[in-house]
Amino acid sequence: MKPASRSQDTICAPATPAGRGAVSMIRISGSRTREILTQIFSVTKIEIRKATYGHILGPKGKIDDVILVFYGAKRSFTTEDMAEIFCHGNPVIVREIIDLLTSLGVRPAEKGEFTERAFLGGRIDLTQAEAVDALIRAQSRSEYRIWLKQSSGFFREKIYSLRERMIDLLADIEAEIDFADAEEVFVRLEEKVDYAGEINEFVQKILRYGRLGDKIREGVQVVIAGEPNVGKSSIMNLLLNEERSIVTDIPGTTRDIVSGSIEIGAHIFFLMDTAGLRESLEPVEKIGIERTFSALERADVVLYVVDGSQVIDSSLNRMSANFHQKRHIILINKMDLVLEDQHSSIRDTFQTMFPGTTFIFFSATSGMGIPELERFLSETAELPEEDREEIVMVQERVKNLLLLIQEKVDEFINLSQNQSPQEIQAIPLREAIQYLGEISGRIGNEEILGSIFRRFCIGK
Ligand SMILES: Nc1nc2c(ncn2[C@@H]2O[C@H](COP(=O)(O)OP(=O)(O)O)[C@@H](O)[C@H]2O)c(=O)[nH]1
Ligand SMILES: [Mg+2]
Repeated sequence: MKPASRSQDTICAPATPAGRGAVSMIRISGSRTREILTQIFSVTKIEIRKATYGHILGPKGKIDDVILVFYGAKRSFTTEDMAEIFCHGNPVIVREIIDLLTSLGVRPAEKGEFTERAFLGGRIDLTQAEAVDALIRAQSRSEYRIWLKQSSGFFREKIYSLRERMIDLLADIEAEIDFADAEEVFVRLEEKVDYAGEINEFVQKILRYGRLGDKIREGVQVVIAGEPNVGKSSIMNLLLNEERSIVTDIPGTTRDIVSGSIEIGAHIFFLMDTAGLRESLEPVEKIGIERTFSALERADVVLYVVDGSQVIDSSLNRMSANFHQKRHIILINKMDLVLEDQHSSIRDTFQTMFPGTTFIFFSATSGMGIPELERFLSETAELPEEDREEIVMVQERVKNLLLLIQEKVDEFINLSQNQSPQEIQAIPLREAIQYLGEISGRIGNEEILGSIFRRFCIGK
């Protein structure tokens, strides 16, 4: 493929967010980097990959005391000469330095242009470039860890290995074109089909682990449910640490689903507060209750809230009937209203009614039970060892290409089972290899690649 033509300009951009702080950093990349530094930096002898203290000099004198690091093209991120200037974290200073650089003919970088150069220079492939961008945007520790792994090539390796297998298969078909012995062809046919099947399983596995990755990104869906007035909205607000849901002592206050995200441990949880479950004739509340049921269907985890200060009655069975297949925990709320000496009888009642179900004593008023609830939630989000190793983030763009690859491999399997001529069999395989090239960015048109990079951050 012919990558987008590489710009000759030397570029610069602030790599830290605009604003005040201890330090801001400005990046420069391009062939003129060294020459520019000799014009603006007080120290003439700059060592590669060593921090040098000095000052930036403008036409009117010193602009700021800075630390400067120069990276030679051989090992720099962009594969060009590069420098990073660490100045005081004031936007005025950053602007002064950028202005000075542009007055010397350095062009302000476009969004993602440093990463684009790293890609065009072959330092990283497109999946890594996308991972670098996503790493910055990640919302939780568990998410960023996966992107970090992918930015150093975890996903790229998978795509390479897929490509190798595909090329193997194609080479086989092409070599076979003048195979004559019918019986041997038959054996080889089975082998080929098996091999193609394995390739598709490999893709399937990536997609499956990608769905786990989606889950990490979206967060664990937690639905808070229970009868009216048991304290669901109070618990929601307590967990979110803000007054998101309306809390009143009037049963049936919450109608629409109110949601918000929290991070516990390394994971994101998407909380949904719902309308209390009861028989209602009031039309708005009825709709709210219907929404509760559909939220329960989508839930990964259900926090079922009951009022510990009230007599526990059989209506709880509604809960066990509706979502016992979901992971759930019973929060026995309002325990601040219950005398200590009644705790054990309440515990007994629950153990008898719901053997095996986890329940905790809770109070939205006092915060009782929060550590236990957090522990329960973190545990539900933990993945088994193997999943944790294999989990990947598959961007929409990549997912669509993987699905197309599967289709092409299936097409190949059909063609070879129908004993179509080898020349015909080879066509879908070539197309699949083409799609793999698009995933890693080996193949792609300039415009699409450009638009991917322009979504990145400035200075990245
Ligand atoms: N004492 C006490 N009152 C609570 C607790 N949780 C909620 N409440 C009160 O119970 C009433 C109903 O609470 P709300 O959160 O609106 O319940 P929801 O209908 O289940 O959403 C309100 O008056 C709350 O202040 C608790 O843990 N202890
Ligand atoms: Mg409510």
